[in-house]
Amino acid sequence: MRDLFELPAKPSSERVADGAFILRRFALARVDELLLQIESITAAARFRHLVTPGGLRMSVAMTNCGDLGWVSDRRGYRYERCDPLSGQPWPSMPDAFFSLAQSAAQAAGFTEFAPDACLINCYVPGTRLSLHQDKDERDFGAPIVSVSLGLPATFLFGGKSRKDKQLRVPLEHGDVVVWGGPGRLNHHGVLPLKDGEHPLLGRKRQNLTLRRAS
Ligand code: MD3
Ligand code: FE
Repeated sequence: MRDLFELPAKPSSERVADGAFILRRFALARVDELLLQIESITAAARFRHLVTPGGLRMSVAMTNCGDLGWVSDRRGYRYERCDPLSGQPWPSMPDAFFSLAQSAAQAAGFTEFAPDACLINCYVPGTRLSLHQDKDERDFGAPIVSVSLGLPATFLFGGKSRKDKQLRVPLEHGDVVVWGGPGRLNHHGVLPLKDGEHPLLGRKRQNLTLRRAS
């Protein structure tokens, strides 16, 4: 058995499932900067409720920054260079987002992660994200890095099949998760957000999802 003295001194990550690594509070020291950047991004590209190809309004409000932004409408799911609301390119990805994602990926064993897309999700009490797969990206070899801010949420981590049993993972303010390798195409979702009041964000949760889309 591995004992305390043999643990590596460098930052290490907790493996929660196939290809999922939680870095508890990894973003905490940089949260103020992340929140300032989210404000500046959403001033230019506001949060909006997208419509699914089936015509349902998503309960999560979304926006993007980076070279590519994830969008959904009656025509389907895809990445776009410009915000459909403004016709302008998405706000650029702040260095703070890029470097946080890169160092988190590194800590989980993924070298050379260069995200070009950051989806920003906003949850209020009751908001949920139903079970889905992330498969609109070109290269499934790249991991996905997610940063949780504000109210805590319960994340559902399922399997290859939609019917596979899901592991429930509590995620809190400052937690970073790196998803990659064998679990990259697993189904996942977020349970309805419980009501609460977060000292920095109030009655909401925001999540950054950093991906290599191209
Ligand atoms: C598990 N957002 O926007 S990414 C999404 O909390 C999304 O808002 C989550 O899922 C949220 O698509 C955080 C979590 C995530 C991303 C990719 C995965 C989990 C994953 C790929 C495979 C397995
Ligand atoms: Fe997802």
